[in-house]
Amino acid sequence: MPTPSLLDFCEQISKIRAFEEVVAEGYRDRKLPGLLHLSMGAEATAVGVISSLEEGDRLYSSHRPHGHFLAAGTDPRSLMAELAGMESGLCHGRAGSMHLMDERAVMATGIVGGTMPIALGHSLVIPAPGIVVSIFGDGAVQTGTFHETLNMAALWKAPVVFVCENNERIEFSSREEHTTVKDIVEYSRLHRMAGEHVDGCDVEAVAQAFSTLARDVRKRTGPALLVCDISRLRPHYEGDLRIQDGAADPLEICMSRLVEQGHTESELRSRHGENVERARELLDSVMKRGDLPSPSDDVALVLKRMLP
Ligand SMILES: Cc1ncc(C[n+]2csc(CCOP(=O)(O)OP(=O)(O)O)c2C)c(N)n1
Ligand SMILES: [Mg+2]
Repeated sequence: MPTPSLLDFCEQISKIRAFEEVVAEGYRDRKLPGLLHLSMGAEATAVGVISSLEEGDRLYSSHRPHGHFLAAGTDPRSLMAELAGMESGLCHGRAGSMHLMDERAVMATGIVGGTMPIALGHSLVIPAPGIVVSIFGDGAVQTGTFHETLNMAALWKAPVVFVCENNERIEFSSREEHTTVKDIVEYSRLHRMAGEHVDGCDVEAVAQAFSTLARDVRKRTGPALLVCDISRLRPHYEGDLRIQDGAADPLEICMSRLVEQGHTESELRSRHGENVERARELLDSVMKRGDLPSPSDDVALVLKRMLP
């Protein structure tokens, strides 16, 4: 597949950002229930990785999955309806934000590191040259699941690319409060697998690094680990107030590179504004459809919608 242009990358990042900006508004306005971990700051990693996937490849996600699913082609309307707890949602309103399932992005989970061994199992049956991508946060690296999965994947030369979204944050604490290991790539060296570190806010660098690793993984030479340094531009979960200041913003980085290439800032910002408007229309239309909320919806919101 041809590599998308920087403008295409920027558009994809903008659409994910716009979707989540509206999700944040919807949560604040009590339209969307549940526990939401937004992926703002990680979009370039999702887009860079997923743009390098091929038809038969599959992806396993984490508790911060919206960007992964949207980049993998999940219909934004069915995702929005899912977040609203609607019967018309991607998983009939039963999954909410954290337990999404679809075809290409196979599943997400609220259990940190929980999809890693499942991704490994899937990779053992995926037809060549297909690969499986397992995306997780730096908090998962301190779980037993991470170590067991990397061990078996290396031993079995499984076609998995492990992608760590390293925001140096595990809920409310920093990485150094959890571990003495500074460089996560060191784990790939231990298991004699390929490993790379990349600026996860730079979509072109992510796409380049991922596709280089994936090329060999497709040839069944063994798994690989890509560590992407990303930002967390929202609190750990919506509703919390602690926001990291001064973090790098992949959308801004992408836009300023495009400006250097001759695009105007106003053109890029108005394109983003249109994406926000489209996402708002999506949320409004999902709310207006008047679908029955699913039984697993937030109880207070169910009652609010059902009672006069
Ligand atoms: C096995 C497990 N332990 C603890 C938690 C509680 N928990 C939810 S998110 C989170 C932090 C995860 O950090 P990281 O993997 O770095 O992802 P990030 O939130 O930074 O994207 C924790 C500890 C959990 N969901 N699952
Ligand atoms: Mg983290």
